[in-house]
Amino acid sequence: MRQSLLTDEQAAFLREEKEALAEIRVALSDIDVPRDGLASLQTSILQLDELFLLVVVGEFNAGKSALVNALLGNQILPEGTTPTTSKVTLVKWGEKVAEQAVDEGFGILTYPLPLLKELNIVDTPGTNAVIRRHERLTDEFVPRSDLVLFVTSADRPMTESERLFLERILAWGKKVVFVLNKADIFEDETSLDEVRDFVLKHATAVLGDPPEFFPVSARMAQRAQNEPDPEQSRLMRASSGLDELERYITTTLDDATRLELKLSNPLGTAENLVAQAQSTVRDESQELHEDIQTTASLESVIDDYANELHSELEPRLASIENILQRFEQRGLDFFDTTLRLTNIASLARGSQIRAKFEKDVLADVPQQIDDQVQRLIDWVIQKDQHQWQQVMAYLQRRQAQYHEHIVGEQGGGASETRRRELIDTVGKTAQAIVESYDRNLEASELAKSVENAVAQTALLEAGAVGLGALVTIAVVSATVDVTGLLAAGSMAILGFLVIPYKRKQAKERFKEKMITLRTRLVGAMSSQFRGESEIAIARLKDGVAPYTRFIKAERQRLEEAALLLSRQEQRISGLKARSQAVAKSGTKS
Ligand SMILES: Nc1nc2c(ncn2[C@@H]2O[C@H](COP(=O)(O)OP(=O)(O)OP(=O)(O)O)[C@@H](O)[C@H]2O)c(=O)[nH]1
Ligand SMILES: [Mg+2]
Repeated sequence: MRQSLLTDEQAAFLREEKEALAEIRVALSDIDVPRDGLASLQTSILQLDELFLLVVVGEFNAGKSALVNALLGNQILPEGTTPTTSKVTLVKWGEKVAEQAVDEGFGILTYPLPLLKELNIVDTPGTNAVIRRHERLTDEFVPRSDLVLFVTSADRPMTESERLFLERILAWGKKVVFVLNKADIFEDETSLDEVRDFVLKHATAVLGDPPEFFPVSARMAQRAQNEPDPEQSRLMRASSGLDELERYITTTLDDATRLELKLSNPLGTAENLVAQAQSTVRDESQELHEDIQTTASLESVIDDYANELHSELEPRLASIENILQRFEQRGLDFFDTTLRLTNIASLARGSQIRAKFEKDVLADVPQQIDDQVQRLIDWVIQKDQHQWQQVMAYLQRRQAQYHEHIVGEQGGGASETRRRELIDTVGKTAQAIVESYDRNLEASELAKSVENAVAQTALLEAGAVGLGALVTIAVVSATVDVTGLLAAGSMAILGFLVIPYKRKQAKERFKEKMITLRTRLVGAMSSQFRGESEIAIARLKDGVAPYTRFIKAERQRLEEAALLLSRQEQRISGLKARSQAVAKSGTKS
């Protein structure tokens, strides 16, 4: 037989299809598709390696193996007068000649013949042996064969076991072709006609319709092959009858519809698998939708929190600055009115001045500052607690949805289980934080850290109690110092020179102190509160991160899978359309 049953175009398409399907399979195995689906895709891809299957049956010694050798033009199978072939033997393409005994009734023989890439042939033991055992033949190979060559021998046509076997394979509705081998033994046409009539009569009795009938001589065909004289070889070949049989086999196998079916079958399997995977991805995406919304809500809770903290901190710090500004103004007024010659009596007693300063100017500034800082702290703490409550609420809502879902339908994939677990653990973390939230503790810790930060600016001595007190005492002691004033001498000097000078000096020092105080205090508080709120935001983010990160990854995974699947879908449908055209593109014979 010729080297290929396919046209060059068909053979090229077959190669391309095999490659494409292998790639599609690899692509699909990267995403979450059912294992058995992949396995059946693999099986159908392998079927492309054995595009056509020919099964040769008949009584022992009928010349089945000889016929296969003649068809393949090579001495591949052993022949012999005694029962020779003891196993059902699949002859297929392989780089090397090799025989593999699969079990005692079945073997695989590989041979590097190009034709075998498209056509696999099953050689069998005699029907007498086959009927008794070799179920593999009738259950596996006959059902998926394209053609059954029924070989009967001219010297023993249509044995009883051949007839029985024919009845047996009838159920499969396979195309059976009758080959009368050893036609070389006939002396004349009449004896051939007699045998032909005999075989066809019996075959028709079983099959209903008379089958195709080819008298051949496998021996003659083999001899023709080895004959060095070309003319002699041509004559022998012509009389072997093998050309007619081959032509019939070729046209039957090469039939456009059959070829199209063969080519499109694995594409259909792949298409199915892709469709299945697509629907899984769609379901999963749907399921993920709620989680995407939940994570979006969680993220906006955190973003809003961050924005609020930042936007509200400034005005709250400004109110502390206001207190200090009013304090400063009062201080300056105080120096103007107190450091005067008319007030010389009080000035003489420095402690009186100081007491008056504390009463009129300082007044409740320490308390005001403390209150304001406390309010700021409370606000931050309350905000934090509130955010955690919101986070917990969102997670609990999602949990509840899952719960409803579980009541409705059972199960869910690995990713769903993981999601549920994450919602659970993250939800528990949030809940634990909300439940154990001790506002007083948090507030006093925050207050302490703010106080420390302010103390660290070296503005104040550590150890004093209360932030407001710390702040003001430093200013007061540094500025309201009038001792030694009276030592300056005469009233005139005091009135005209010393007192105004002292007043000016006191005011300047006070102002200076106040500027330092304001900038350092507010600066320290601002950076401290910012730092604290960043920690709080980070804590929230970290708390929900395992869940949000997973959902993001899931979303990406599903989007990528959907993209990959739609690409494969397009590729497959392109191949399918071409497989039809290619199959119809004409036979080679
Ligand atoms: N005269 C003649 N003898 C043939 C022809 N073909 C095969 N033989 C001989 O018939 C005998 C059996 O051939 P095989 O090919 O082994 O027959 P088989 O059907 O495979 O037999 P089993 O494997 O035993 O079932 C061998 O001796 C072959 O040489 C033929 O066309 N003409
Ligand atoms: Mg044999």
